[in-house]
Amino acid sequence: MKNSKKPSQDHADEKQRDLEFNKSNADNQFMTTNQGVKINDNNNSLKAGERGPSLLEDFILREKITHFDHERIPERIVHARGSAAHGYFELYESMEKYTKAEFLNNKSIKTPVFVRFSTVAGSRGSTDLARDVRGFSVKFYTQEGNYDLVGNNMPVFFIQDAMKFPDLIHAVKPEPHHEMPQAASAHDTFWDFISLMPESMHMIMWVMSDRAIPRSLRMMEGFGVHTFRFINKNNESHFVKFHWKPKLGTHGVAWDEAQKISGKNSDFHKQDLWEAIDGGNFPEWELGVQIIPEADEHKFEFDLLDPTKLIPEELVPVQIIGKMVLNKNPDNFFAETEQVAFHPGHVVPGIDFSNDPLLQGRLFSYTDTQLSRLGSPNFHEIPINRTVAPMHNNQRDGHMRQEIPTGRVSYHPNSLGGGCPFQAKIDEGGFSSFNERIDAHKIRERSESFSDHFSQAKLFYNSQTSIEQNHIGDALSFELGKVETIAIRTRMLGLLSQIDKNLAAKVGKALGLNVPATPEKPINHGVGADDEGKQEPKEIKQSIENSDALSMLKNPTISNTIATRQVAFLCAEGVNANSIKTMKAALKEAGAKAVIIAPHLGTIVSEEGLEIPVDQSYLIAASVLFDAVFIPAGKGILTLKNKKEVAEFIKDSYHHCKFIAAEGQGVQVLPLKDDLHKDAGILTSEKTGDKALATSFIKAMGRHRFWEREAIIKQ
Ligand code: HDE
Repeated sequence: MKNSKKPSQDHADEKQRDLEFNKSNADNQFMTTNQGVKINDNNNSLKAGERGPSLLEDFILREKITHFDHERIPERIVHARGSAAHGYFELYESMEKYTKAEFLNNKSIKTPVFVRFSTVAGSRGSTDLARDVRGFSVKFYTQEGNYDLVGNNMPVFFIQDAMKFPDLIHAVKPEPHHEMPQAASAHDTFWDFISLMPESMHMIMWVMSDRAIPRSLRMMEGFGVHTFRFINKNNESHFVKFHWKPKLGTHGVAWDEAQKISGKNSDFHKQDLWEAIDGGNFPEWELGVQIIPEADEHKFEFDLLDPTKLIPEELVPVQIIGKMVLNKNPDNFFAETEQVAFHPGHVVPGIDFSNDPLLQGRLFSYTDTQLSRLGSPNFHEIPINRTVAPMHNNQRDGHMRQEIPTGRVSYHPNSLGGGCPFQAKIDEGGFSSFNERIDAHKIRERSESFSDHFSQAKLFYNSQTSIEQNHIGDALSFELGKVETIAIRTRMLGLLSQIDKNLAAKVGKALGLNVPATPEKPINHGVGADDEGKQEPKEIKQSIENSDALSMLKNPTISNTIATRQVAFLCAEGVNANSIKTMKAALKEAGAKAVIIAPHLGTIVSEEGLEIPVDQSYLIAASVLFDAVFIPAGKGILTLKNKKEVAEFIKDSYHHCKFIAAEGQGVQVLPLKDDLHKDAGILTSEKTGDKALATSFIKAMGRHRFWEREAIIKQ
């Protein structure tokens, strides 16, 4: 049978139309019970007399309280905190040569997507700015069924085998005896585990880099991590790695800033994503693929199946094949963001798995976890999860089944139902697994080709600018500084010394410890109890020593746009309106937003006598919530010189290496002599309404941060 819903249009709205069936709206409606009975009094329970005891008979109270008691479902064991959005995916060029997946063949199709970003370790209510990996899950509602690309914002992972996942997560989660710390890896159990797992070293370099503290969910790369397979119509296989490249560039914040943001606005990322979409600034990513012919499987110095390795883009270029646009916020957090169920095993014909042992374990975990989280094998019927492709099978019943299958047949083969539903032949779109030849012993062992744990950690570290290397060193000094057990710190120094001697020495200095001359050998690493010493970690020289793509600051695809950036305008009564107007207009033109901050909300009056609406007061605003600062001209601006909040604001911006511009009297507000040193990140002009200042400010902001300032601050 041919799929009766063969695409004839772009389909971009198909999932939204599908969701319409389940939406409700109470406008102009009576309040009712769940049974549809109109409620007359929603304020008082039924009592024996107005002061009397409540009556069990009160079905309205009972129903309301019972439902409330059961509102919570278990949060995800990992990736509990998430933010999501709807959108679509559009293909630039057909991938027909490599995959038969229709949504990657047909350029006229726009595939609806639902994307959920998450932190990993923290609970649902934890802060957005934790130092952590970010989940990057994309559900493509394709015409051939749902395809989920459940990735992260880092291209490698901590461990090589699914067997270690519960250990990793137990180690990073709050410690079991006192449930501390929340959403943080800076504690003994995490580093105890890591210090005994040299395979995690490459990922540790990523997690200690600024990738782990993104400026925005809209400014992160995404990666499928594992090697997957593309299968074409001739049943030929190519290995594939997936990449998402953000149009706004990849940017991080400073660690001190991240910690302060967590206090000022722990929903910083969630709000940023929501407001961008709400304001029509739809975030976009391009989808890239690295394609490796089957014949090249063993051509690299690392194993393609090892999820602690990446394929440098210099070895296999990333081909950009399409783009994803997020253009609609969810209507309801619980119904959509919380109930969405991703699964790397949700694939469509044309996409298949590799034998990566981490991926293989994931293929089991994701359905299993939904059973306890969503409570029923019918979670595929929840509106956000249901496919837009026709769905028929003989699976039946279970908790909360919504479908009402008609007829008497629920088995296959059958004659009573005319043999329906039919199996689909391969050329009718039936999924058939790639028929890889396997001839092997049943064995519980790690492949020898997985035992190089340091060379790509080195590659990553060596590919960073010195600014980024310093951030990694500082992050390690912070994290290990929070570890109380000296032996764990020392073990980590031993591992770091195998990546970079200077890095280890720097961290050792911060910890007041010597780097051990001979690193401690991890016990039971990657082998069973009987195989101790069988597999020593080793290092294989990589064919490239530097990859600019791994550095956020050197990345050749770096974007210099300042679109959607927020610029704080530090204002006061008597500010110069023309100064504000000129800078605001230039920023608007570049896509950035001016936020007027003043001593009080409401309006302020400019020195020209104009009323200027205030967006935030100094009580509410904080430097860490903005990308850059402008201090306009005007006599009244001088009153800011004595304001503690303003001085704090400017100092924080300075220390977090933000670009600061000031003109006219605004220049005098900068405490330039005492605490701040004039550098190329501070732009000033004596003029008022200086267009040239605006132009250079915008150009400078395109670099995101003036990180060079750190060298001066540290002196
Ligand atoms: Fe996950 N992971 N994971 N993971 N993962 C889950 O599934 C698991 C791994 C990732 O937004 C859980 O529905 C195992 C790698 C994301 O809803 C659970 C292993 C990568 C999300 C689970 C891994 C990921 C999850 C918890 C090792 C990057 C959030 C809730 C074998 C490629 C999905 C859920 C969302 C969620 C298991 C390793 C990404 C428990 C067993 C590697 C983005 O099933």
